[in-house]
Amino acid sequence: MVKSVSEQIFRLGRSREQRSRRIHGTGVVARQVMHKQCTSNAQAWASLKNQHPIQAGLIEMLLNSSDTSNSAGLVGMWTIQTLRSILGVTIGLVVGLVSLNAAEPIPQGKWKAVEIDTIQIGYGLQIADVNGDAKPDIVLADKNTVQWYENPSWKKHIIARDLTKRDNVCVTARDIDGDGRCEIAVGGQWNYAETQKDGAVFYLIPPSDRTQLWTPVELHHEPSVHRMHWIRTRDDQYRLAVKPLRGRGTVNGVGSGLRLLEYLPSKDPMTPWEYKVVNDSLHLSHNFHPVNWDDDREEEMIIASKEGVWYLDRQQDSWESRQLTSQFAGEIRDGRLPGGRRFIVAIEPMHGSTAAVYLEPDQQDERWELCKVLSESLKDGHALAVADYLGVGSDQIVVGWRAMNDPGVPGIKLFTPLNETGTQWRDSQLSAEKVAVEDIKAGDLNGDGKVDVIAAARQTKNLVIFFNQSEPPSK
Ligand SMILES: [Ca+2]
Ligand SMILES: [Ca+2]
Ligand SMILES: [Ca+2]
Ligand SMILES: [Ca+2]
Repeated sequence: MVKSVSEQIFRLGRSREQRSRRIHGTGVVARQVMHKQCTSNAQAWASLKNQHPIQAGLIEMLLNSSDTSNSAGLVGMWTIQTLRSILGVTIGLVVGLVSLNAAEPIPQGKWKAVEIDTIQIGYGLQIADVNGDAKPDIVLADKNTVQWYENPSWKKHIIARDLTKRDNVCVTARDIDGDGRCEIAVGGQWNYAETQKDGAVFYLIPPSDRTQLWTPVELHHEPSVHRMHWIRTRDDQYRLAVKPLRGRGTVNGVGSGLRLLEYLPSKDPMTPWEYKVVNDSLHLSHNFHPVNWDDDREEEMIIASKEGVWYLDRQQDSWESRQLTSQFAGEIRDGRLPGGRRFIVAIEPMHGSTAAVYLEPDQQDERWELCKVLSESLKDGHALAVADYLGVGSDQIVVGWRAMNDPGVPGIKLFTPLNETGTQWRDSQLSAEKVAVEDIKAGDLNGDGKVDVIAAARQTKNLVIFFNQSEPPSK
């Protein structure tokens, strides 16, 4: 039976990816129907055929191959038991087909750790060219200072000091005017549980010598400012998106939603910056990330929160929001599996112990399906960085945990997907007790074409580059 079904499945699409997606979709639909506990079999089948014709066709084919030859027969068979068996068969087939078509072995990662500085906390990292020599530098918002480390000597240049009484907490650095040198903004006055008055946002105006102190311009802020990004618009302008952790006046995530704002840089940065609310419906958002998932230039955002992961997409005058997952998430990144299917990876909940991967659904308005729990034993999970570290044409996931609120051994691991459906992964350790990760970013720091990792650590008080020395796969 499996042979005849697989023959039919091979006719479904030209690429393995297409076929895998369609088979996988069948399992998704079967599960959805089961969860709804449909009372009328005929109605469930009709609705499935109407809304998911491809998947319905596949189910028909699978059942036909078990000697059930027509739709009338299918309606009679439409029981929970049948669906369970469909689910089992389809998932089994996906795994089987992919292993039949297994590509070359995926290489192991190899890394060389180089500590470039001793730091205080290491709240926020960015990789961007600060001095315009085309070599990416490292920008760090530490407890009381903002500094950059000049590639390749990694010499430290402090550009802001004691901006606020309390700690800095986040930084963003990106070339927003196209002159090859990054523009930098910083968030400060960090106060973990406070929701009425603290928090601060600064834009830093660079002097002609960018190794000297920059001039801070204080912008409007919400309380509990926590993460920020420069976000590209469709006409290659940039806006500063700033996300607080908590809603104004909230206690433990109860009360009004947090206000994610976008600031429009003023021509003269000293004059007040206009700002707008992107979203004010979520609570307890530790992190967010710019993405570009459609075919226009402008960037969208994915945001982790108590209400799960949400996708935010700019429309004419407002931002549309769409829920992707429902589990409380703290960190969020996106990437592509072998074969090209998009995934998101989240650390759950905030400062959580779980790293979980979800797959993009066939239908845009559906929730993303949990495909793999990578780990449930992170201690205080605090950072994710997704890139093609191994040079295989798809992405791998770096996960960092700091073991502070949940004491233990900190660490950094690389999770590598081994198949196109994201059901099989390999994990390998980059680092353990020596680096208690506060933040991580990924980028090719030494220009050898391999993506490196930079980690800033709080309890171990170090800033460490993991130079990527992995051998690319043999062709
Ligand atoms: Ca540089
Ligand atoms: Ca610039
Ligand atoms: Ca876009
Ligand atoms: Ca490199």
